[in-house]
Amino acid sequence: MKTFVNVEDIGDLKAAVKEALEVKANRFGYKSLGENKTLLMVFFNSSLRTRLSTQKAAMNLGMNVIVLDVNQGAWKLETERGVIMDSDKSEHLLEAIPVMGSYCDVIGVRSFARFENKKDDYEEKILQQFIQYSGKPVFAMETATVHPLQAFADLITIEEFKKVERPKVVLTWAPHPKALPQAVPNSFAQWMDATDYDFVITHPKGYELDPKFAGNARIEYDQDKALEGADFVYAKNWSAYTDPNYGQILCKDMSWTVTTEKMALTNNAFFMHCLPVRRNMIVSDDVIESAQSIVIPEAANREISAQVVLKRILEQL
Ligand code: AN0
Ligand code: CP
Repeated sequence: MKTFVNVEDIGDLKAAVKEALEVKANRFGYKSLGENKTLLMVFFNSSLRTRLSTQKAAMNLGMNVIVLDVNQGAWKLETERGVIMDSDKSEHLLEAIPVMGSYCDVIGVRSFARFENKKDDYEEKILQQFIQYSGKPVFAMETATVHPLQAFADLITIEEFKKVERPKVVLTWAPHPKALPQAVPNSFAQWMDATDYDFVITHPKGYELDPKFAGNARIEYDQDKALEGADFVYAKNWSAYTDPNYGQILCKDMSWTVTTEKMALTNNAFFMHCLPVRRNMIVSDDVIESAQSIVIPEAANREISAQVVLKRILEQL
């Protein structure tokens, strides 16, 4: 594997989940694979899980790890070509990327949507430059439009917890005080669409995702109806994708918060969220603390999804 961005990059999903469960049962069984290989993780945005789980996965594989928080201690980076660099930005991404590539064997990039220009975000301008100019395999650690390490961990978690072959999985929008990217719901939808699950997305009108990611998902605007019979409830906030409201908050309706009453509509569903989560905005204290909440094993599986991705990259170096 040379890049890990979209679901197609991982190939057959059943094989990927099988490999994930093997890795999970034998985390240190591939320790020589990463010997004398260096992972560089570049963060343009904050992280808890991605940073820790990906570093742990790399260490399980025997890799060395360097982490760069671009906004803490590095030179401020210009990302536009052709700009007269007379502002506070001391270095251009076009030099920084190949320099970073020269110090490592694999690069992970976290660079969220900026909401300045929809085209730049959806063309993945920053990620594509890393792919083009670093000379190294690159994987997304949540970029402008995708978060595949999360979606892969979510898939592994559903496979571990499901009680029926073809569960009903409901992605529900929930309210949040700040505008958030579509990356998590985009990837979740893309990966769910690649399974044979019964997959439903529910959100207020105006929150339609890019059809490229929503795929064949059923859209149900009535959250209560969508939740009926659900085996998994996956909550997430996102801002509007469609024009002219790209990146905006259109709704803060607290009746969309996932509460005990909402969960009572489901088939005793498991509750999932990628975290970090705002309690009593997205989900009530009671639901996230309930026996049906699997947010912690879900987060723990981030180590496993990252390890499979790194393992596959290392196997082809
Ligand atoms: C980010 C988001 O919604 O994309 C990261 C989630 C993994 N969340 C926040 O910024 C709160
Ligand atoms: N879920 C997730 O990616 O969390 P972090 O933003 O803390 O990495």
